[in-house]
Amino acid sequence: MKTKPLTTLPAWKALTRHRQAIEKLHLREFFAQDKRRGERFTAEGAGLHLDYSKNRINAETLRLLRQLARETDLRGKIAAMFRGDKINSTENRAVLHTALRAPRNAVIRVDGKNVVPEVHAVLNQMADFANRVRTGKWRGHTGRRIRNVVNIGIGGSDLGPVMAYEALRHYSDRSRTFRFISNVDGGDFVEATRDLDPTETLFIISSKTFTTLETMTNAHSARTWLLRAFRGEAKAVARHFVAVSTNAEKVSEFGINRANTFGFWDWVGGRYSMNSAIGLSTMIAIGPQHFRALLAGAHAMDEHFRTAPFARNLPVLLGLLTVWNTNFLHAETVAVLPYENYLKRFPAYLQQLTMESNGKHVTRDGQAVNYATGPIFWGEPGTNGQHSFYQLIHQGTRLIPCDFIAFARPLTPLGRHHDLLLANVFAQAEALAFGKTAVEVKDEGAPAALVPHKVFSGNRPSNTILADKLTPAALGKLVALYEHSVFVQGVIWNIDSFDQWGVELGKILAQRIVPELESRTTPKLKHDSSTNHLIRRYRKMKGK
Ligand code: G6Q
Repeated sequence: MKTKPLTTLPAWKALTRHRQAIEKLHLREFFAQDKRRGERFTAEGAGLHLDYSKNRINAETLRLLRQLARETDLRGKIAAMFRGDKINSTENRAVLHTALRAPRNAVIRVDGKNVVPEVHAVLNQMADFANRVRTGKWRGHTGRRIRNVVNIGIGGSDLGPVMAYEALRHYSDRSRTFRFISNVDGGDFVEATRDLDPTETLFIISSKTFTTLETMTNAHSARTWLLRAFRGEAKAVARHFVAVSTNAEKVSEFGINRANTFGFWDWVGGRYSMNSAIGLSTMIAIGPQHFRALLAGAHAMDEHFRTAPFARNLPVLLGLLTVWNTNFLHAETVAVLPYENYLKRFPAYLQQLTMESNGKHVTRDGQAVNYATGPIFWGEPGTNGQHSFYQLIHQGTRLIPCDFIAFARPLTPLGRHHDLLLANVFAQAEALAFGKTAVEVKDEGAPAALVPHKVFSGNRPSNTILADKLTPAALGKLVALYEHSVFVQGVIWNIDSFDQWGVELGKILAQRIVPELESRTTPKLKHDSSTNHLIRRYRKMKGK
């Protein structure tokens, strides 16, 4: 059944008209009109608190956005995802990262088969292995304990594990070193391994397909690096390499034992895979119990998303507000600003989750869209960003909605630090919303010539997500919150949030040029004149 074009839906048209009224109002006025706005425009879900009152919206905006959700059948689409329908239509796959954190007794069928028992079997296999590494039962080829764990993977097989390791470092086993190698740039491998002792190093080769150029190149370099230390003794590989993949055949071709292969399934998208065996490095770092708490946190958010009324549903609100800011206020980006240093890789992780999912130009039925889709996500932890790019957010000409993320309790209390940190996050959101008028600036005694420079227009939207403490469960909730917000946006925009043809293209293109760079004889180049020139120049610089 063909869906009605988004821009022809009654709610979309109403929102377009409604925007004109909203655009005339300043956040100062919204707050003046409703003294309780700051309490009213908030929601709680799975223990996370969302304050969305500093968005340029009123009750009518929210009503129309919820109507838009109904007209695009968001409720039905949520049910379809959780049920295991093949909603990734261009790849004909189910989308079931929610099954990765489903309780043991849940029943979720793909092609008639309940996948939950397999999920738990892999989790048990991971826990058993992680415990063996952590207790020293699993040893290297020469009998030494494993002190270094190196995850080799890229994209979805890297960003989640790196982010989770950094985020949960506080809970990690500090006697071990964790490294992550992703880039095909040899510098990544060399720097990550230069101070490691191969006899104490375990490589986890994480690749859903086990064919990705970067990961396979790094995996082969790792094998060479390891075997050099063992004078070519191939048997050593079995004690120093394990794999995480859906492609068991390719894994055994590489020489990794089936028993040391941790599987997952085609219904787990790369960027949605950190709760699968792709999280093995996380589990070794923080232990199986904390890993299960991470899953439980994500599951709690799944349940909230699945069951809470839209008016109080965090992922729905966040998703709809992103649609509002993107399509009606024409914001092009979203800044994600965690005021929690352990979340320093969270923006990078979110970049993939959001932009690979919703960077699409056609609808699910292949029609070009005539509205903006996924905004650009970016960010840095606070307060660092305040001393650099916040200038543009406060006084630039663009509208940049911000998501501030903060926790009431620090993991590492230190003097007054935490109150100072939180004072900053609240102050930034306040300043963005309310700004500073020319009268206020003059009253502060600024010389007339400086007044325009010191004026802050305000009216700049932000959300604040406040949670108790960055625990494994809280991280699970936060990740699931954004996963589902991305889903909501994708449903409204009627795009496939779960394919990534742009990434597939990149995987093929470079393969064509590799032989042209490596060949001893001058290759016949058939690219455009610029690419041809660059290839010739490079060959010349290399002395070829
Ligand atoms: C994620 C993407 C992409 C993928 C990497 C690695 O959704 O598809 O980032 O995760 O290209 O792929 P492999 O895990 O197959 O090596």
